[in-house]
Amino acid sequence: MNAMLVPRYAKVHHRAQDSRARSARRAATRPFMFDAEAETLPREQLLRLQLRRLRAMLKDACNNVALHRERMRAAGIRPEDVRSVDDLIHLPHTVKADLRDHYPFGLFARPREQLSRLHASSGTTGKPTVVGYTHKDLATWADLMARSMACGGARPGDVIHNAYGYGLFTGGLGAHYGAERLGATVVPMSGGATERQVVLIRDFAARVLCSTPSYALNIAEVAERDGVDLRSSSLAIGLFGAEPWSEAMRREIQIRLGLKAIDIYGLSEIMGPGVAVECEAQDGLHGWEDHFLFEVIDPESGRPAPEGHAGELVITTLTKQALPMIRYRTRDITRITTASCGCGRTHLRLKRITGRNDDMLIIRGVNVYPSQIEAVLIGLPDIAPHYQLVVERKGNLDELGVEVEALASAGTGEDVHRRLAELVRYQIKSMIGVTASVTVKKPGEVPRSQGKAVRVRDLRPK
Ligand code: DLL
Repeated sequence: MNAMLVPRYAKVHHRAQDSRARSARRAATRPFMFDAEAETLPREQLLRLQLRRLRAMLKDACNNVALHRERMRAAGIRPEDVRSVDDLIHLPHTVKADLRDHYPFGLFARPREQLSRLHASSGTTGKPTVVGYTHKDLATWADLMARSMACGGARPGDVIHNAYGYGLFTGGLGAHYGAERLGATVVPMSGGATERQVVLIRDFAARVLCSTPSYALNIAEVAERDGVDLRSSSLAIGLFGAEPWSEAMRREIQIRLGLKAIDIYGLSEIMGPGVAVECEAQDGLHGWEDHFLFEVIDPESGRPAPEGHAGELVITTLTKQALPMIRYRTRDITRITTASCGCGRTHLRLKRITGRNDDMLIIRGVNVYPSQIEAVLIGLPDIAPHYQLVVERKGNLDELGVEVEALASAGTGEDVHRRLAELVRYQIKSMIGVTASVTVKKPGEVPRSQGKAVRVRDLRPK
């Protein structure tokens, strides 16, 4: 053997051994992952996979959905022109109105006979938004929900108490099949019958609670009232989402339920829950980039926002068969970071979704999201974490009313309520800069949520 080669070979051999040892060490210290290979895929490989899937999806969408075909043609771009994931910015957007305009099945890329399930939004005004899934879509969704649940700290063998609403809303069934896929025991509670939920969480020794954050607080309140101490129960993890919630709300829930509250995000138009989720570090939600492309754009100009800047989240599906979505404008406001995460997952992170474009109130020129008001209220003594905002038009200006509730321990006298109203008004003015008229209600008078909380009553003329 050439003597010169010996040391070099030895070095290469050593390096290979080192790197094998390093990845073994990493794997040993890594948290449990449902699909470790996909979740830790090096970013260059992830990009290659995305490009392959994007081109296939575009081809399929153009072949099977007239709207996508026409929009792509109008934009002067063909699926085969897409040479890199960066070409995404040349593709047309899809918006919620497109789903309504093609109600019920007009955006489906598969004939109705090939769909295994439909879900729909309740649609407070006009037609509901209908979404559909093939058998394979449902399997992918269950996989991604299982992955999300494990990412948040759920484990095979856990009892998962599922208080997301079952039915047309994607929360209940999405979490249900994810939990089964993970290998957990799911308790299919749905929302409501809160006293019973409390008893079953305790008796079945649930380790994981799935619900909206506002309903989790409702469960905590009923448990406290009924003398059931859920803080020392088996509950360890909460997978909370489907509505915006603040960091202050997270702290409140964690203390009152004695669990780690994990933020989980999703939307029916893209899949349902499980599009993105926090890992146990609770520092941003990993968006599953092997199945979706995430962008943040300036909602006014439509231009991409630089990494780390807040803007509207835009999502493209890569593997959906029944309802492929090209650059869907979610209206949700967030920021993206691709900085590496201590958990070892390579998928980008979304910062907490602070609210939706369309939830933003403009009160005398100041932009306000309900979650900002929530963050102020939850820090205040003698005020319960339940609230509603009432927006009215007086003359040409919008006025903000805030209805809050006093804690029973605060007392009920008129002077107590007057003092609390003044405190809330002052705090909102100094923290957010808007003047609100505050009404303090008696304990239990602000409606409790069983699913997505109604945070705003908009009384402005339509
Ligand atoms: O809410 C899916 C879901 C179910 C997500 C259960 C998480 C848990 P939709 O009913 O279509 O789907 O509503 C989607 O809810 O565009 C956001 O505005 C909001 N949303 C969902 N998750 C979060 C979250 C389900 N973690 C809409 N933080 C989205 C803030 C959220 N907003």
